[in-house]
Amino acid sequence: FVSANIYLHQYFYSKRTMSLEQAKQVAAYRAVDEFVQNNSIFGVGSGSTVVYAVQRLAERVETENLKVICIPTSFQAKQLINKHNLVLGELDTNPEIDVTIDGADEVDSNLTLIKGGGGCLLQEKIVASCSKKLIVIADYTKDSKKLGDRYKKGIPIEVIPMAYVPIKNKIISLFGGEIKLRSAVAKAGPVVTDNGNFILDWMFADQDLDWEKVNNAIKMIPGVVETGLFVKMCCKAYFGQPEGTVKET
Ligand code: ABF
Repeated sequence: FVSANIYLHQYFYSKRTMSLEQAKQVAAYRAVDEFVQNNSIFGVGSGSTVVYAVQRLAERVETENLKVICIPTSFQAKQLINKHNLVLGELDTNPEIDVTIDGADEVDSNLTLIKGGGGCLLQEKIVASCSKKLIVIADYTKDSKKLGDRYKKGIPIEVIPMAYVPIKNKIISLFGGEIKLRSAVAKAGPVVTDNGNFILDWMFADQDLDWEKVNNAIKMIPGVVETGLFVKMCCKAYFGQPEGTVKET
């Protein structure tokens, strides 16, 4: 009986994992097929869903002989671009990006995003801000009505290390909630970003805040480098569904 239970658990676990991966892949493929064109500058997001987007781009570059310059949003993105022998560019020489395709931790019904669960929010926001279009690709678990409905780890905020305590206190006094300094493992040291900063994860208590005002207020606190709130930046999101279809928002 016990081994039958373990077998069933493993069966359903692997089915769920497979459908999540399939959902990421269909969303990524759809976005690359619809938005990446020949002779364009492409912003490469970060995270596990973007891996499928770069895979699809590499296939298209190969089969259609596309000329695309890729601008990375993280060390991970740069490695992916190099791994697939794509053309790596930088903002110094390509400050205007045609389209960026990136993942997200949560997307609300207004296309406001929480990003930075993987710690790359600063470079992701810089690249997004230089892009004519920001397209989000995600699996169905990221599709929410309101921020906080599904993603329970809060809003990441990248900060200068010496200021993390005053920033934490200030955000709580302004908006409430709880804040944790991100660490890789409990009791280990803080996570350090690609830019040498710390990350605070803000578990907000109020889901009805005006996120644009919140973002602006937090950015005004000295020592805050960037927030993982992307307001009015994303123009379209593709959510892969468990059965392999794609929902567009
Ligand atoms: C990046 O990767 C982040 O902004 C976000 O935290 C994360 C999403 O990753 P995944 O695609 O693995 O869910 O896009």
